[in-house]
Amino acid sequence: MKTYYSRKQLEHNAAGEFNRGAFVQAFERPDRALSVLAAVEAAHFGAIEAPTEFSLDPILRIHDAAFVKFLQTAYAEWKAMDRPGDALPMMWNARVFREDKIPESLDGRLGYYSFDISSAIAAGTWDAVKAAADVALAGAVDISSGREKVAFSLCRPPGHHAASDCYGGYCYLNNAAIAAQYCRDHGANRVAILDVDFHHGNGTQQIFYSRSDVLFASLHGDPKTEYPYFLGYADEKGKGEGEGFNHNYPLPRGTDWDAWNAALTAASKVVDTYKPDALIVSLGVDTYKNDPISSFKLDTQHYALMGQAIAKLGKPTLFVMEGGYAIGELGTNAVNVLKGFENA
Ligand code: Q9C
Ligand code: ZN
Repeated sequence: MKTYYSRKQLEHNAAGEFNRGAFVQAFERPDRALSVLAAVEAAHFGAIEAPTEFSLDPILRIHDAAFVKFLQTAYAEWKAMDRPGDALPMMWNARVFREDKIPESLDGRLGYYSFDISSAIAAGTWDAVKAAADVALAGAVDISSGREKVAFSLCRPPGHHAASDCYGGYCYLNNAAIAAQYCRDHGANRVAILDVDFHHGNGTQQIFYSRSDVLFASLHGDPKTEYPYFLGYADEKGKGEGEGFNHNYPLPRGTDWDAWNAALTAASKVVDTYKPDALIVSLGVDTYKNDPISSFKLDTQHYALMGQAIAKLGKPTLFVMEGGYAIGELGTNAVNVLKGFENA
C-alpha cells in the first residue's frame, strides 16, 4: 500500500490548548504524524511519497474562498497587532446574533470562521494544512485513476471537523472531503465516506448534507455527551437531494469492540447498497481504550478486524488519517487497520 506524507505537516505546532479550564500541551501535536510514519516504515508497506503541490482549485471546490484567504493570513494579521502566542478566537456567533455579517476585525473573523478554542492558528498552520490537503489529493489521484486499489494519506492536521467555511476540532481544511470531491471530478459518480473517528465528522456531514453523490456514514460518541455536542444525532438523514445519504451511528461512552463492530456492520450495509465507485475512510483511532480525550474501549488487535471489514466492501479505498491522541500506540493502531485491509 502506498503512503503519502509531507514533512511540511509538522509545521503546525500550537503552543497549547485549553482543556478543562487549564492551558495544556496540545493533544494534536507534530509527534502524532511521526508516530504513524514510524509504524508505516516498520511495517514495510511500500513506498512513502511526498505529494506534488496542487493548486488551490481542488480545495476551493469544498471551501469558501474568503475562508481559505482568512486561514492564509490570520496568523500574520495577529502578529501585526502585536498579539502574543497563537491566534485564538474569544467570541462566537451563538444563535443570538445575525449571521449575514462577516466582521472586518480579525477578532471578529476568528469568531466568525471557527467553532471552538482548541484550534490555534500558529506560524506554520497554513503551510501544514495546505500540505495535508495535498497529501489527501495525492491519494485521491491514485484511487480515482485506477492506478492503485488502496492508498493511505497520512494527513495531519486532521480534517473531518472542518466545514465549508468553519474550522475547529483541530481541523482547518477537510482533507477527506477534498479527496472525495476530487474523485467526483475525476470519474467517480458516487463516493462514500466512512468516518470511524471517535468524534462525529460534523464538517464532512455539513459539506455533503444536501448532496446524493457523496454518502456520509459516521460511527462516533453520542453528541449528548461527546464533542462536538451540536451535531451527530441519528435523526440527521440529509436534506433535499441529500435526504437518505447521511447516516449517523451515535454510540454511548464505554462502547467496546462488539458493539462498535455491530454499528460498523450496519454502516457497511448502507455503503454497500449505495454502490460507490470509491470509498474514503476518515481514519481516526481515538476509539482506542487509552485515548486521553475519548471514551470508547477498542484495543490494538481490533484495528486489524476493522481493516478486514472495510476491505470486504471491495472498493477502491483511500484511508485519510484523522484523530488519535494516545501517541505511543497511535501508529500501531492506525497501521493495524491498514494491515487488516491488506491481509483480508
Ligand atoms: N481540549 C479530532 O479527533 N476537544 N478532533 C478538545 C480538549 C476537541 C478532536 C477538548 C476534540 C477534537 C480530529
Ligand atoms: Zn476524533
